[in-house]
Amino acid sequence: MIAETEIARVSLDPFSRAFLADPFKWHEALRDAGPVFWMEHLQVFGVARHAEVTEVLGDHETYISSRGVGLSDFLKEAPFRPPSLLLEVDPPLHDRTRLLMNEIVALPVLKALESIWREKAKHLVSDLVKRKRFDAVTDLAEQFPMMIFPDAVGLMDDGREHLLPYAAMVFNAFGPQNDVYEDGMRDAKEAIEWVAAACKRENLKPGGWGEAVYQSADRGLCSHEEAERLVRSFLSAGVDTTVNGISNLMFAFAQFPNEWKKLTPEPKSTRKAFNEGLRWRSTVQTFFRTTSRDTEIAGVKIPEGSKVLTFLAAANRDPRRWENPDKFDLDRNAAGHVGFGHGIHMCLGQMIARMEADAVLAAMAEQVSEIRATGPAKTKLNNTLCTMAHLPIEVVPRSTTP
Ligand code: OVV
Repeated sequence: MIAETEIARVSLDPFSRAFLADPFKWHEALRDAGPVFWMEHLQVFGVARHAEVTEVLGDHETYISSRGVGLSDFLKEAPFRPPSLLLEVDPPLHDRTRLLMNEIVALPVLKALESIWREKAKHLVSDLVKRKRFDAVTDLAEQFPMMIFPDAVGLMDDGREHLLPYAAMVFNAFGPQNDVYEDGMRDAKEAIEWVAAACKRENLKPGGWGEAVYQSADRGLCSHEEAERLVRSFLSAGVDTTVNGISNLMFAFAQFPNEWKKLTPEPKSTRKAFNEGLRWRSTVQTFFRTTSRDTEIAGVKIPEGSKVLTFLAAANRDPRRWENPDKFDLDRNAAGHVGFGHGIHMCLGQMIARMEADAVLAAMAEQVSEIRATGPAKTKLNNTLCTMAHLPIEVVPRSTTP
């Protein structure tokens, strides 16, 4: 017995290769199945409409994170790495770590870096614009965050190439141990060791966010062991997400080239574009919660200890919430999208991500009048992230002399 009220049953496997290769193709069936549905393949509940996704994420007491935000229930299975002290915890521990980390990446801290990041984006983009044709993933999206983020954290120089494979593995691990996970895990052994070393105080450069976490420990806000694991969160959540946030945004413009004409280098315009990009093609596709008690969604009983899969990307295209949701539209107000999540766990690094996207978009808007795809985009499979391998594009440089 699952529930007393009739519940829709869905046989789709949302972690199959077919689903991950084009998740958006399947979302409508999930949303239309019902406000909540039973996923037979995984034996979990699912929600894919905006109203229920925000309901679940907004109620962190019923839908907890400390039993893992992946398929695996930490009460029954040991996690593959010690749990994140931000992502995989509940209040009150969560609130203490979150507050401490919020201060480290507070707006004034970020603002002090903004002009450097913008300058770097300008140079990167100007080199690409000279070439006219380039790969928006490997030449732009994978380059920019790697130019600024590891320095901001104060990471050691050697071995930074491990960051992307490490993050891909972490995000794969929220799903089942399918072949997508196994593929990533095979190359990740070395990356795991490197990350462990990179988080140690003696390996962090002075002046970075990593050292700042240890200074919080010195002030008694957390232990030094906790500091080490909090630094790990920067390395886990800070690179692959922004790389693909930029890839997906460029993919959106390649699909809707007319929207490029609306874009200006003004912060108001670039911010709007990034928000709409995250709504239209959400980088983080899904997260799980676990019920801490018997509850109900839309009249359907959900027993304690159930895993509930929230389809963030599907909620962001829910026609019950958005008009013409499949259109990437810079005139739209995308506020209320759940691309950064919702509730107390809402993305801690979102201001960092926004500042990176603003820097790249402003540089592009200044220097490029048109963009178009020159070949098929290639996706990369990941159990949680909507990731791209290649996006060949051609740009028309803006004439500098009238
Ligand atoms: C949001 C997120 C994703 C992956 C890892 C973490 C956070 C972490 O805190 O380690």
